[in-house]
Amino acid sequence: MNDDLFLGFDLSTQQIKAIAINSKLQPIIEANVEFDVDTPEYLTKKGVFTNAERQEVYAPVVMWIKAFDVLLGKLQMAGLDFAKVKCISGAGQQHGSVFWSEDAESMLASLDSEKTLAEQLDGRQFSHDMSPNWQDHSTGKECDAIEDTLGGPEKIAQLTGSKAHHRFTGPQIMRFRTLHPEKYDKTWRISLVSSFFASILLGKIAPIDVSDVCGMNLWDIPNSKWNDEIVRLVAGGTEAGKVELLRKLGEVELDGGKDLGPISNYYVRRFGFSSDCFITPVTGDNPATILALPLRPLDVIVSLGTSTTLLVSTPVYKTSPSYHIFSHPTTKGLYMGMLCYCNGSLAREKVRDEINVISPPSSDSWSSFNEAALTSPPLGVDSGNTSKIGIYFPLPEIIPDCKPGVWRFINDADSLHNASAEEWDIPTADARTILESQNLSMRLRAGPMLSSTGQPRRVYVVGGGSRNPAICEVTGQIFGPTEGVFKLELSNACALGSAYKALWSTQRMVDSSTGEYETFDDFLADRWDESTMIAKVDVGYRKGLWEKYGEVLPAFETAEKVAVESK
Ligand code: XUL
Repeated sequence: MNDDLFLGFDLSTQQIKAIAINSKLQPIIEANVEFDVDTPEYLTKKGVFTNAERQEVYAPVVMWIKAFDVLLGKLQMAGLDFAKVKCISGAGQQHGSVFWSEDAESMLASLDSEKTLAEQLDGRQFSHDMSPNWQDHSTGKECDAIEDTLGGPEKIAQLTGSKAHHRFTGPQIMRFRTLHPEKYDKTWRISLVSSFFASILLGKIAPIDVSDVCGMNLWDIPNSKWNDEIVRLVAGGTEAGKVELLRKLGEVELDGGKDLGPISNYYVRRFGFSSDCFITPVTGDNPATILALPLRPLDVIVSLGTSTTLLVSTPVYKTSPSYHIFSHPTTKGLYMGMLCYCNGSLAREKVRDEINVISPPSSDSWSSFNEAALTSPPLGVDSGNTSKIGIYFPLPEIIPDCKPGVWRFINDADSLHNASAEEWDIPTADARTILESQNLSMRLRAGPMLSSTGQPRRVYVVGGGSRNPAICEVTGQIFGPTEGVFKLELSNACALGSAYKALWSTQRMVDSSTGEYETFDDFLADRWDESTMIAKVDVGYRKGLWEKYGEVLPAFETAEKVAVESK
């Protein structure tokens, strides 16, 4: 048993990665294939094709198949003993869809182990050769139709966990059907990127995953079933169309640890996998990220990269058009909340560069910025009730839906006015204000997803920004996590989370008193060595300060509205 291995894949936008772990969670072998570099014949840029005029972004499905051939070859070269792999899971970029043709099922079932996958899954299996990508913005008309017909953004969010979004699969299928009616008619089944990948492993079409299905705007999360009305609209408004689309979509597997069946014989014969090795649902990349650590309810992950993503695990199904709720990938009754911002590090770097012009940094490029941020008082005030509120969107923002710009306000008692030159020391005062602004925006939206107080237990920071102590400190002050802020070093979170899920799916025990499986988080917490995986970077809750930031949230919300409405 100690030799057993568990394999996690991540089929993301620019590459496909694999990580094999043993039952002690130790990584044994890792490999990756970068599409632009390792499969250059498909001519993608950053893994996709873009038609700027039509705001379309899409990727060739056969490229992923070729890349998977290359990845299996790399794992073999690296010495992976495929026979020891007990279970495989994975993660896929969210929202993308794959349109299978009528020939798909028979061809998947009869793969010839003398040939590569790409030699056989060469395009005939698909009614459309491209998969719409999450960066696609071409479905404005379809999103409007869904929201206008079915009760507005709040209502769609309440039903499906998110308002209608361009990248979500429902609006994308709707556009595909109207743009390519003949291809839509020839589509036998529709998979997400995640269930497509599970299908390639199984040699048959896999059900859609319980969490990834929530990125489609088609799934009624509270009732765990397809939403008939949205499916009907997407399918053209007729009952017959609805029935046909439901058939194309197929089943959703509600158990994230389910044994979906053994790996296809193709891999047994060609690579020496064991015929006992089984496949467990492949989920979305964001849901897989929360499986890379034992994330407890009330814990928050903040990923501080080019963009900012916040993920929470929560028992509360509370929806809003400004964020996303997904069913948890492993645990019934839990949800994953997600915020996706466009303006993250770029906005901070812009302020940093402006500060560096007037106060050249003494050590690293952030030293002047950090000094300005940490020596300024919270909300820019030493005493009294006024506060400084800034909004910094060098790029158009998703949350809130706002054009680019910078806004600086003074909040005095209940009124907000634009700051005058005397009231705001530009750019020095911006250092603290931008960190506060980004964190207040997240607290405003993540709070309702957490608890009645909106206070998290822990905040885990990942990504480039997590190495900056000033960012971690302000995050701790504003979120006030009771146990503090922790830095997590993970470059392979999605593939690792998938490998952990494969291990849990194999070894989870049934509790004899409840008849329920041991939860993923309990299982992982028992095996995860916190001392080597995370470092505490801030104390978190400071009495009085967290409350003070809470009081400014309504004014912050008003400031955002002014920014959104300004021409
Ligand atoms: C989430 C989203 C992206 C993709 C990236 O809604 O669109 O994070 O999942 O692969």
